[in-house]
Amino acid sequence: MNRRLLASATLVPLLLLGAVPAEAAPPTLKGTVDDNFKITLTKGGKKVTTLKHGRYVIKVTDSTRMHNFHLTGKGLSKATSVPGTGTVTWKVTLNKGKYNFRCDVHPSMKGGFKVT
Ligand SMILES: [Cu+2]
Repeated sequence: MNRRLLASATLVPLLLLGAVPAEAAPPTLKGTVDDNFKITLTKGGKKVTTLKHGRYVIKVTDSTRMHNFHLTGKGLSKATSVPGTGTVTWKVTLNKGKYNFRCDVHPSMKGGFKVT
């Protein structure tokens, strides 16, 4: 094999790798609902009030058998079960507009945020 051929054979895989930049991981939001009638959505430990539109990972911890966590807005509707407990991960795309989350059993347990 001549030197030039060897060089291009080595370069091609590197160029291909460079052509496909690793996509940044979507930000993670944390949702919780618990026995104390508390329902929250946070990002980095802070209450979510506004978000930039885009892809997000939402990790919801539902530790209660009497409430659920239900996120709605812009055609999106995702919910945990009322009697069920556990942690679920939702991969979602949030579009510009208003989103709300609530417990379906207790209308006073709610929150919301705006996507810009
Ligand atoms: Cu409830």
